[in-house]
Amino acid sequence: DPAPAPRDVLRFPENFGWGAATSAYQIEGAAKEDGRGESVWDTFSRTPGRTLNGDTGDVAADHYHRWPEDLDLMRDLGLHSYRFSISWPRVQADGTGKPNQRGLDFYRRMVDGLNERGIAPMATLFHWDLPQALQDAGGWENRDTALRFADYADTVFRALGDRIPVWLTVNEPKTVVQNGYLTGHHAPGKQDPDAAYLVAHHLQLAHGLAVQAFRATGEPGRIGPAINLHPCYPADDSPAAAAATRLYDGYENRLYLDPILRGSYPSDVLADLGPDSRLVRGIADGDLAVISAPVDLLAVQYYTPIYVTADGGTERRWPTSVAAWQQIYPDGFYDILTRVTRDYGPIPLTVTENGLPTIDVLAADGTVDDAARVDFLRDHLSAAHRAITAGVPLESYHVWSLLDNFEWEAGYDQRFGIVYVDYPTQRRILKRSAHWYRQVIRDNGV
Ligand code: PNW
Repeated sequence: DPAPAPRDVLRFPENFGWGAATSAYQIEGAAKEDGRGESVWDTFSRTPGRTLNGDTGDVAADHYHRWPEDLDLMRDLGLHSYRFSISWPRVQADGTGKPNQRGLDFYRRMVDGLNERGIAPMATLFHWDLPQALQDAGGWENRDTALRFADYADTVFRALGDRIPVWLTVNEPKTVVQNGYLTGHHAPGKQDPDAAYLVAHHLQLAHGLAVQAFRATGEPGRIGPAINLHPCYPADDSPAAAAATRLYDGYENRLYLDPILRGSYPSDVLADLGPDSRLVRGIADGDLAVISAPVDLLAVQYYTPIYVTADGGTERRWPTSVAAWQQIYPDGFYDILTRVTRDYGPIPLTVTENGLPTIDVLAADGTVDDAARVDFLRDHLSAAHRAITAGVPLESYHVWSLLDNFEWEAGYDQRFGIVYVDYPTQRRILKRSAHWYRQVIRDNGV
């Protein structure tokens, strides 16, 4: 039995869920095994110059082979919930047609292993690894990809729906839009703003169609979207900065929240894009009814705030992590959680990502001292606790990430795990933050 928590612990509600998150391409490896097809991230990471050091997810944390050990580790940490993603090209190599049984079997075994250990599985259907064959047919610019996604989702629901209580549809549509189609830093590496916002629409359509497919199966679980939110603040007191911040917030947050939770696109963003934009022209009759199919919960991911200048640019206000895009600002977590509840009603919330990258060193004595991560998590969990006290119906929290993994274009240098992965040996070593998090779970608080 856990020791009684010290009196100064900020206690979370009874039954609060403590978890950790990963995604398929970032941890699994086994890129060519058991009939897995290729995804846009295989193509992108194997293209010279796209990722740091030319790193790929070919081996990653080798979770595909080491999952029993990884599940034991989760049990040892006391996790209540594990958020992972299902690789579409493992289930349908080309993104369509007859499912690949060996791919489904991998997830069935892993999910059964979680349930046997008393850890609730939370499955994301799409964490950016679009089958390359679908990209070749236009990818998310092609409306048909949303229909293919619904078919894939239906396959997965029928195979695993009886053993997964919580489903997430699309992970961070915004990141696909912005990194995949604006900056080009993520697969498929395009810089095409007009395409980007049509992609946003098709990702949301895919979400809605998957929700409908889920309801049609009659499975008892819950389903929702996973959206990363950026609280936006004006960089100064000018009216121009205030106006620029409102529009910026439209592009960062309301563009993804409003269609799903209100059944409409934010009018300021649509006006800004203009009537000839591919997004505005791409919205068919009935789409918003599909996209706003009722969800059971909203999964929120928070990493950083944004400060918007009068000319619509951005400015840095707080110290960054080793990732230049991340300013460390725990109050932003409070702001975005309370804002979502205030603006969109008391829908159950789960935090499915929040975390800090570090450049860790495995010391000679076999320990990894990631003190910065402990500080980051403590401060963010304190902010979440304040949000709960203010009435936010937050039911669980998942740290990003359980394991060090393939950090997309940043390769393997930036480590988000509470568990260190020694890549040459694939040995797992609990960082200081993992020991700390185990105690948080025992105390049900920070
Ligand atoms: C998320 N931003 O992406 C992803 O869901 C994870 O796969 C990823 O490893 C993790 O965060 C860390 O990067 C993000 O610009 C990408 O604020 C960009 C931002 C936030 C999250």
